[in-house]
Amino acid sequence: MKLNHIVSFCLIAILFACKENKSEPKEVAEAKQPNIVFIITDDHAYQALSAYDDKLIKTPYIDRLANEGMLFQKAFVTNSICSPSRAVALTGKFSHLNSVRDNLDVFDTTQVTFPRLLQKAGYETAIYGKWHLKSEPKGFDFWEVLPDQGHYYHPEFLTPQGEIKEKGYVTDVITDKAIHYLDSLRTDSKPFMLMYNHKAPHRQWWPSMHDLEDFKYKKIPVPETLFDEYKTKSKASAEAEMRIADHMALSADNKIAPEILDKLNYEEFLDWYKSSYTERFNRLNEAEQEQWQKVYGPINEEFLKNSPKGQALTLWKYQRYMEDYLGVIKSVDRNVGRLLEYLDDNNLTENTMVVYTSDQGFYLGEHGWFDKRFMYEESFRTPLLIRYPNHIKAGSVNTDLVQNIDFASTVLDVADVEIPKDMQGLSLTPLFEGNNKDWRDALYYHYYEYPGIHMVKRHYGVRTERYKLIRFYYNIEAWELYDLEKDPQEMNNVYDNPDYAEVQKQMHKRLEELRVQYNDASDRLNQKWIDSDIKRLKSLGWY
Ligand code: SGN
Ligand code: CA
Repeated sequence: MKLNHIVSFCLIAILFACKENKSEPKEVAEAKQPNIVFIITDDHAYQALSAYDDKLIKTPYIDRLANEGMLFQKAFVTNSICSPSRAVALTGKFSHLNSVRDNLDVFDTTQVTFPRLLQKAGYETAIYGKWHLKSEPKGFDFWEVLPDQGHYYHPEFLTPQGEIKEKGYVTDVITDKAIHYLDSLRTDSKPFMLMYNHKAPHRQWWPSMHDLEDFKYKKIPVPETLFDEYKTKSKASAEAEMRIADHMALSADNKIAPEILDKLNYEEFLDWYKSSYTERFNRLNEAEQEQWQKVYGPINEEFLKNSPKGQALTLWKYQRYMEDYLGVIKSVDRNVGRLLEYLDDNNLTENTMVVYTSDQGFYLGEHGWFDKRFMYEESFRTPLLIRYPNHIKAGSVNTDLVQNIDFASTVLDVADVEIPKDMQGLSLTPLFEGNNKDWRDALYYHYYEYPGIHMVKRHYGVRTERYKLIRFYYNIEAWELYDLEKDPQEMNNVYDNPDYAEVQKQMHKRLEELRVQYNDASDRLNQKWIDSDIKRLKSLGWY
């Protein structure tokens, strides 16, 4: 297969060679635009990706991209939550300029996006899997996306022809669709850009039938900060509703049947979680329900017998959380492996840039949390692995400060398409070659979804190589400063420590400069603007 591809490629190369420079056909051949596969998973913590850290799980297939390409050690997002991150990736603009500040905003599809520009430049574009931007995808020749968050089992998809329901496990189904596109829908004469976006490993972490048992009863190492009391932090941490101990659901998240919880008089943080568990369980077919019960039945019985409380319950919940979260990642890894193998088998590996990233990082018990949103490292950072044969040396590692704002410029640069002046990111291509001259020295961040689920307060900040300054605002006024070299776990807020007076001053200055540079104008922090924004969130039914 793909003989057509090779033939048309040669024809184009010959045509160009005749027209422009007969003596240099090789140069012309190299100028052919590469294919691009862009993989965005949902909530994949770098702590659970073995190219970064193998203490929790081995992900050999995703790791291939680092072994054969580049691993970015300091990749970050601009606003650690799903829809905003996706809008940033598509537009190359910060949330305040791209129409999506939180998960409730609707993406304005009249904007310039990198898929649109690629399409104009002769690429064929496609997206399969998670979209989560409310409006219909634009700029894609082919698309089938999950409605909203989508479901793990037998998922529905939105397509140009309307909604369809598929059989199977979501990560397998999305991969089947992506491979089907590559195999039988793609036009051989055009380069392609495929967005292959997973729902996994998003909450509520329902593993595939193949991986139900994998991590069960395996003792998972407990993070040192699981019982963090936020002693030096502002109230923003204590008031966030994302602690494993208090806000993780025994039913929906930990898969204890509601009737058992009722028997034990365990109360959920929100009663809704019980019906959510039942609704998801009922999506499984009979055979799956049976298989599920074989694994989760004994876990439920044991829970009924031991009914853990206090710290023991938190540790039990953490263990259960990790068993399912890691199980869900197993399937992502296997499926990414399938896609990479397809590229290998069809002679596509060489001329395709593959990017693997997540919409943000995630807490795996650090500071007692699950979820994301905060500017602390675990959720501010995100995995980023890029393989681009002949342009990136296999096994290279980059430690510069990069951000999802850079994705659009990078893809356009690689495709040799002009980067619009108002895109705010930088192309990563110089870093591919190890050239970090004049690279940025600081990152800007701004999170808005408050009031909202998990109640993480509005904040913005700056991170340099060594320090991080954060301001929480609206119904709180608090600054935090961290020395990441001395305190990588961010346990010690040194904002008021006189030893850091000069650092504090410098960081304030850098923060203001970035706000100007990225045009996050100060009127967005005035009370009138904030009040109307809060009104918008409340009118959409959130708190
Ligand atoms: C759901 C989850 C939340 C999560 C948001 C946003 N609850 O509401 O825990 O923060 O999605 O996630 S759930 O019990 O319904 O899964 S995001 O990745 O889309 O931003
Ligand atoms: Ca997410």
